[in-house]
Amino acid sequence: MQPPGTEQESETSPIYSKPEPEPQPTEPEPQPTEPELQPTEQEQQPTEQEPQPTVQAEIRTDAQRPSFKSWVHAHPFCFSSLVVIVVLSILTVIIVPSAVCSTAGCGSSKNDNEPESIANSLRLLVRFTEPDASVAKLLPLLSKYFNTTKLGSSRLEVLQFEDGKFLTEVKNLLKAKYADKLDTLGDDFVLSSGTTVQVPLTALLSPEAPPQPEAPIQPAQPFAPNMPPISDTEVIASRGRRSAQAVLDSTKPDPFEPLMWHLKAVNAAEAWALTRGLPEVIVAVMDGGIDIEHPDLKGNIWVNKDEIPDNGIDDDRNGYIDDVYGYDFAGPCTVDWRSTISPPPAPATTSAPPPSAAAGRSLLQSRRSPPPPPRSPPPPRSPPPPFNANPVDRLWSPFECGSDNDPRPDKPMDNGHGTHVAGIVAAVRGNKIGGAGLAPRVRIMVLKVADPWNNFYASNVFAAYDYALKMGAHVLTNSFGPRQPVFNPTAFQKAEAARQELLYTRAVQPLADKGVLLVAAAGNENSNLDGLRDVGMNYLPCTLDLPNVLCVGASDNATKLWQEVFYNRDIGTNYGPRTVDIAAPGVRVLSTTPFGDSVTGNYDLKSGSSMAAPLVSGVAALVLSVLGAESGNFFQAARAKSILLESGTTQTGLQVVTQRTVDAARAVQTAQAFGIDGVHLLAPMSVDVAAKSGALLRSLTESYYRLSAAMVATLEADVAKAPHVSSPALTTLGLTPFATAARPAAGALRGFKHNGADVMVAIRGHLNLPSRGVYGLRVASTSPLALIAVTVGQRRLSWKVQTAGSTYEARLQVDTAPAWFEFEVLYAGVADGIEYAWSFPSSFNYWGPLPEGWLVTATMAPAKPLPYVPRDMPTARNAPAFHVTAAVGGFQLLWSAMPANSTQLDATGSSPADPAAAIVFNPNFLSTLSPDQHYSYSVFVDELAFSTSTTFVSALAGGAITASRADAGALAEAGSGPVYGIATTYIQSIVDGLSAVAFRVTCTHCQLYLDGLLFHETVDAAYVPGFPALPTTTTRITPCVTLDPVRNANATGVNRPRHQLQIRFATTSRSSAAGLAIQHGACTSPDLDAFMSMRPIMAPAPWYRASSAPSSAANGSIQCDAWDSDAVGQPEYMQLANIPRPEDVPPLARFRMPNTRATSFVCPVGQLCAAGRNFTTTTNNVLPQNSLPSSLYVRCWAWMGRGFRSGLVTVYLSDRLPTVVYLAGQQVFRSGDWTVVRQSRAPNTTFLSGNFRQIMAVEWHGVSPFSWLSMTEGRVDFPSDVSVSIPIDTSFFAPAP
Ligand SMILES: [Ca+2]
Ligand SMILES: [Ca+2]
Ligand SMILES: [Ca+2]
Ligand SMILES: [Ca+2]
Repeated sequence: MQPPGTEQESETSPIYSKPEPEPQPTEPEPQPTEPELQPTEQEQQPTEQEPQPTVQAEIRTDAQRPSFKSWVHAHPFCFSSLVVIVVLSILTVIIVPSAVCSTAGCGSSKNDNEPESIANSLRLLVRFTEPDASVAKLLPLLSKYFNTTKLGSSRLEVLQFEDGKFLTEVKNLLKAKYADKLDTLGDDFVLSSGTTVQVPLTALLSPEAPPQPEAPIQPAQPFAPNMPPISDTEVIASRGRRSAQAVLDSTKPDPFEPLMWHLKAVNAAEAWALTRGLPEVIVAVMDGGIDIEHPDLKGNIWVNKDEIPDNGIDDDRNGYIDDVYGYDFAGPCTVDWRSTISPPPAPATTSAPPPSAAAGRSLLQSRRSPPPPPRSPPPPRSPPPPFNANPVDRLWSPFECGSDNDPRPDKPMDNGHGTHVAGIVAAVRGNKIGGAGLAPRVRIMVLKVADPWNNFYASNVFAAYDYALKMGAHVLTNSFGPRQPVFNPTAFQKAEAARQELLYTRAVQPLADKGVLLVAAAGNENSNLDGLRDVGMNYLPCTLDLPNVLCVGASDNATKLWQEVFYNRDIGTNYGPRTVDIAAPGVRVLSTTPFGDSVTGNYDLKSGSSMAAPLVSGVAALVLSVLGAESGNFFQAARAKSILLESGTTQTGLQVVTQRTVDAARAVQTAQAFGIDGVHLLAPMSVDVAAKSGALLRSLTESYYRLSAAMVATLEADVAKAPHVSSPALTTLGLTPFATAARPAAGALRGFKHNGADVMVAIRGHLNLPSRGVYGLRVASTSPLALIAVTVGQRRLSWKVQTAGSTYEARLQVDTAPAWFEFEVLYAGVADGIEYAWSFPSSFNYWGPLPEGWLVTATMAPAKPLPYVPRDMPTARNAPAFHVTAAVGGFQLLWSAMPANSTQLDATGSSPADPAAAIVFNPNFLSTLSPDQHYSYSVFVDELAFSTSTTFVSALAGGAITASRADAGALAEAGSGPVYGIATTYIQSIVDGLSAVAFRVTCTHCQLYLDGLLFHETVDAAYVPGFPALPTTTTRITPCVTLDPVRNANATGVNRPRHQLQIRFATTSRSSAAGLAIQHGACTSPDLDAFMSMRPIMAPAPWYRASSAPSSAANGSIQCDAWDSDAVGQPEYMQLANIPRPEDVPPLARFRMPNTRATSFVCPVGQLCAAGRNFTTTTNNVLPQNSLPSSLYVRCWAWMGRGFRSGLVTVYLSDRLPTVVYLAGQQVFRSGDWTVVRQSRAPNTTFLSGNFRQIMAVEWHGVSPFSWLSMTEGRVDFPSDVSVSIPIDTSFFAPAP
């Protein structure tokens, strides 16, 4: 059985080769549809296609010379000969590459010159700020040289010129004289439907393909405009309307539906169970022509009921004569109307019927009549038509060979694009032929805006927008965009792009205002549209920044973005994590094509975002059918857009804004949820929070903001204006964060550290809901001041407390589960606490707290090892016995004494009388501490367990020290004033399964951070705003922490993730009692006494404790690893390359220092190093020279039993390349320029008590075989005395490899 669509097209003209699906199954190569990819068309229609802009440009130039022009009029025959010669010579140029293109794949660079030729458009688009202004009024003397149409909605004026020089004149005059009145002005510009890939239907139709419909097709119905569409049996529940004549049942599938994978991919069947769309919903397809007589479309074509067809009268007075199914804004021109070679075939007046082939006959009649003869250019010597001598603003009318009322495809050039798009939206379902559109009962308004060469001129598109708005379309589908994205724009191109965007925005704004949705295709250049944005370009209309514009990319059947190789060319959808909203199936989509059999119709497969956009338009039509079912208001673009985006299926990593593909079923279900009064649909986060995070805190974070007086007034007037404090607009809102902390997630929120009418607290976390359904959230406050805004799953719920004790409730619909939702409470006018309670789908009348673990705060980053720290500690195999120990871990304490004359401000912004108090009591000060800043001293301790100031200060100074030590000043400093710093350790979940821990913390003031996330703060509530008495030490228990919530089953032992635990502290030794201590315990035991030593959960760290002091007899050593720069990869601009660990990526070469082949210097300072035992070399000294690449990354490292002398280290590299030094997890040195004195700011390591050793790593980035690598320490006068190198003594130890 021969499938439909494979019959030979009987009407195919011998002149043209039809780019439609070919019947030969042996023909494997699909025919491209883009002009660039249509060599056959180009070859056979050269005079009408590519040469056009060039010829136009040529004539434009000539038009500047009236003498030549008058010569043309006087010698028309000579001129036409000249044109023929010009055209033929261009032909020669065009055909050759075209022929190559057809066999070897098509490049896409041919349009490079097009912007210039387009700039010579004969149409100008103008908009004034004053509604009544017009060009004709302002420039009456010039008005006879143009026709003008003003679009009612956008007030854009389209000026049509006969001659480019008048256009230029008008443009210049407007800019010079009326700049104050001008809103925008620009040349008309051209878009295109871009590359779509076409596949012959035979590729899809296998022997198992569904059979042809057996039942006889219903008798062909007369298809007259005034006939109502074929009715069907559907019950429209909301209207209670039922059709009496049941001839069509859209609940029944059609034969091609099993082949329409895109329907299944978006769960169309589930959506159709709820709605197949309402006939009141109108989708305007703006494209090439649509075959409105296609048997699978004609039942769903919109009809303008107020227009009597074919009487030559604009019955409904909308400005368009006999516009029954829509309009053809571009027309069938055989030549571009912008060319002055081809004068228009008819004068432009409002009263005359349009000069289309169908003029004077009904569309039905014209269909029955023989096809029109092949079009040919009008004689070039015809004189230009007389323009109306006194043009006034008038309604849209045919310009030259332009618009007409027949929006059907222009045979035979039409590539089927428009008809295909229309079928995807709304092909008829239940008629037992073909397939089904996604919204098979909505209506299609036919707006033909493309000419037969796929040119979508903006002037035509804008006029169509105006028409669609006027005639009540609810959704517009736009499968077109720029001819070619320009990623290296010139200043001129950028300025043009900005002008075009402004024009376009003006044209679409009225649609946004009314609530008409515009669904646009992202294009098929396989390009990142974010990149276009970044270089100041755009991709119209997809990148329009308007709330009703939805930008759609194409996905394949594996739910990845569409990409494939086609004719040796990589093609694929455009994408953009900041620009393209969502993806939808757009590959090998089966749909209707024109010129087919009047009973079965034509079908084919096409690929591209051009197919994805109408699919989304169909889903939008279903959503609007639900949203407007009760009210009849289908103009709900913003709501439909957010439903479409939020209800999509998450495909993590998909390069679109939402990381989602569209899901019709969930979209319709979501729309129904909107219909339930007071229910808010929650939008899930697009990531699995637990999988992404190294740790989950069973708590909410809280941040405090001081509100400006203006913001307080704003909030009191309208609590819904509470800002999103995480937004970039924060600063403009007058909010000043002044403290952060965390609190348990369950129960009431009270006991705020700061309060007052001008204080707002932001409480945030991540909500994990396990099942679908409707949840309840109840919030109560006893404060009459309270202004509360809860944002959950991107739904903002705002309440203003009217009377103390008021209770507020919201119902929250969850359609995706399990899923994570962002949760934020903004509480302004902080006074007494607020309470919240939840109800659940299973028990709606129960109100209570959330179960443990449902509301958490995540680190949102995995725990990562430090790249320069070796995975393994020294072992008996690779180290002398005195290095081997079971006691790993410990704490590193980095600290500084506060300078005596500190200028630290307190939280209120004033400088306190007592600087010590300012440091100790200002919680913001702790937040500013960072391990990247410089601290004067460092020391290591086994445990942080100091209960008094005496023991603590002693520990800071490294215990018993002697006056002979260089760092003896530390104890004196610490003993005389307040100190601050960071204590760091690394923890991991232990093997026996303990993964949730809490900590017991003792301090005067401290903050705890886990993997960088603040989760506990001890700061007494009483401190603000005055300066009360100095606090005593406080002991508190932190919220519970779940480590490694999604455990990697293979991660055991040392491979388990390490989490950095950081305690930032400030204390004073002058206090009678001040200490610092931390213990850990199980989350289930709130008993303070149940907490114990940190040792069981401490992980290997960038330091460890050896079993005994190093042997003085042992030689020191440093291990160096070298990688080929090419293998490691280039760093980001201004960043360091990420040099791997040798365990992860084997180095190209390894060597040790000291090295007998290394360059040797005498070490004169204190005679510390013998010859050859210093650190100075080139890599070609120590490595086989012939094996070295030109550029290496070199890392040298060792466990170091001391610090750098006086905290100073200098690194030398004889190239201007980065060097960096890490010491015990801290980056203590970084330089990218050898001219800078390379002095480190490492902390002065006071004392490695208990045989601690810390990892020292120095990295040289981009080393040539001849680069000098050298380290010195304890000196500042480098490099004048290069002989001072670091002595590799017994302080340095590297395990045997
Ligand atoms: Ca009309
Ligand atoms: Ca009429
Ligand atoms: Ca037409
Ligand atoms: Ca059908």
